[in-house]
Amino acid sequence: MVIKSVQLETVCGITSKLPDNILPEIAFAGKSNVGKSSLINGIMNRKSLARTSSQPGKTQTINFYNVNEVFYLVDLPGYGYAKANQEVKAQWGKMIERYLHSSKQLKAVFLLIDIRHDPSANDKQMYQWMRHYGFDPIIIATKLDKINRSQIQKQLKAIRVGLEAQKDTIIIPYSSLSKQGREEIYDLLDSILSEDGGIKACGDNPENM
Ligand SMILES: Nc1nc2c(ncn2[C@@H]2O[C@H](COP(=O)(O)OP(=O)(O)OP(=O)(O)O)[C@@H](O)[C@H]2O)c(=O)[nH]1
Ligand SMILES: [Mg+2]
Repeated sequence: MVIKSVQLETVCGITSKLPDNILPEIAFAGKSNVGKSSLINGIMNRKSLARTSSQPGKTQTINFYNVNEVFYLVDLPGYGYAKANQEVKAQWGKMIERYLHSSKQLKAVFLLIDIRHDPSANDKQMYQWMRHYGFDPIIIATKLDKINRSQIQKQLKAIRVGLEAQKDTIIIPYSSLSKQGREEIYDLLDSILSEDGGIKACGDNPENM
């Protein structure tokens, strides 16, 4: 994949109407601070177009990045941000679910898990929820540079077991510092975008709206 152009095209808040995009969308979900915005920058080959922070709760809107006028990378707010009050947390949760549920153009979802930690109850719930709605989430184990090489396989296994992930669920270790894992992610994006109607939500079923 060659990145020719990137542009932040749409920003949606809690009450915004979601865009009726024509181009395919690929979304990135995960706990606050896990590295979603950093991964999107890595894919776009930009240092800081997506804003990142060492403080969790940085991304508070759904941001659609138009890549090459061909597809969108969708940066979602993180879940489980401890400092947000219950009401705000619930609203973010609903916004994320509403998007994942109703987007007609969403072709694939990536779920990010910090490679250092076992998945949380929220991570498992998100993975199972995505599967329930017909997605086959691709797991990115982030912050690969923060563990020793000798720990990698053990941690990947802990993530698979903790999520109760299917045998064929793909898990890619990634570092936003070294960009290790990026080529595999590009290959996956190429294959997702080349299959028409690849992995799709059943969001157009009115019973699921
Ligand atoms: N060492 C290391 N740090 C990382 C990596 N990915 C992200 N970070 C750091 O982790 C922090 C959070 O990264 P973000 O990309 O803002 O995380 P996010 O998931 O978008 O967070 P929210 O927007 O709050 O949900 C920042 O300080 C990043 O620099 C990584 O692969 N390695
Ligand atoms: Mg973010």
